Amino acid sequence: MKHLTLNEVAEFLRGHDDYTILTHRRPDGDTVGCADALCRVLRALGKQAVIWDNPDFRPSQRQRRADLIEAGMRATVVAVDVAAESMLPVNFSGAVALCIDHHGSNTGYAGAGFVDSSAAACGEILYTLFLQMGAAVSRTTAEALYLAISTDTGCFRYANTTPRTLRTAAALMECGADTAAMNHRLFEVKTRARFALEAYLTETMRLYGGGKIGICQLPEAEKIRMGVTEDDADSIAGFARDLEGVEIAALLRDLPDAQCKISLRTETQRWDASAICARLGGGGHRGAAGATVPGSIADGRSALLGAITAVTGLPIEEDA
Ligand SMILES: [Mn+2]
Repeated sequence: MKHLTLNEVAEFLRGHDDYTILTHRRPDGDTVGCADALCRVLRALGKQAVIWDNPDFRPSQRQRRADLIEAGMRATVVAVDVAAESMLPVNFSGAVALCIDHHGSNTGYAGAGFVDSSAAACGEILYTLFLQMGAAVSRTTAEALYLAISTDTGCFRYANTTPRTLRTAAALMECGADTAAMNHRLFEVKTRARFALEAYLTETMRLYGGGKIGICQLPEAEKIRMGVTEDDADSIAGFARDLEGVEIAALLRDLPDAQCKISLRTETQRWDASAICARLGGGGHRGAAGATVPGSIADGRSALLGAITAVTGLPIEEDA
């Protein structure tokens, strides 16, 4: 991949036309918001641009962008927030001309690219790019970028948030983004099924090691009973960490082939989730890791507690 400066990216976008914009698999707010904003800015510059019809789009992601999403490939393919070829939409094959990304792990799959791993979100890069291009940022585009930046930073709470992130958000507010309404919709409003799910997890959570370890379970039968979709269960793995004192949080789920899926989230200052999951044949990052073990949820709980005490030395008696 040829590494471009942001100015060269601006030149590239001005010099080409007929764009297909790619998002990543299991699309999040950053990739969707970036595709949305880039598509609108290119169109405002008189270019033809569409967002590739990623089969992983959720109904809400699709409905809001009905005028932008199109099946079928155009001449110039640009990927936003896509770190690797393996993350390209499942129904896509072909060459990617340009990639704009903030993952330090970017594999360089595109012909040319701009990767800035100091950016909290790909949307942060796009805002600077639009300024360099002299493109007007409409309220709709500003809200697409705000979606990108606020979701990748957990509404500016995560450690990846920098002064630049906040300045970018301030600029988007000045472009007309209704941030209070978006924050409510994105970070506060929950579906009824999500409320039911959280109530169930709260009721059935078990604590160990003097309250440092919190383990939740979500049997598939309960998930079906509550009408919980994968959308409703988004980011639920770390639910137990919301409880004061919990430093190691887990969610156990049963898989159809008599296996138990373990998702682990840890207080990274002290505990390494990937080391714990490695003992169970899994892996991940220091703060978030996973593993799949044979047996029921109860079997998964025993295996996990064994791995936790082996790695951390914490006692694993269940709290009264
Ligand atoms: Mn991102």
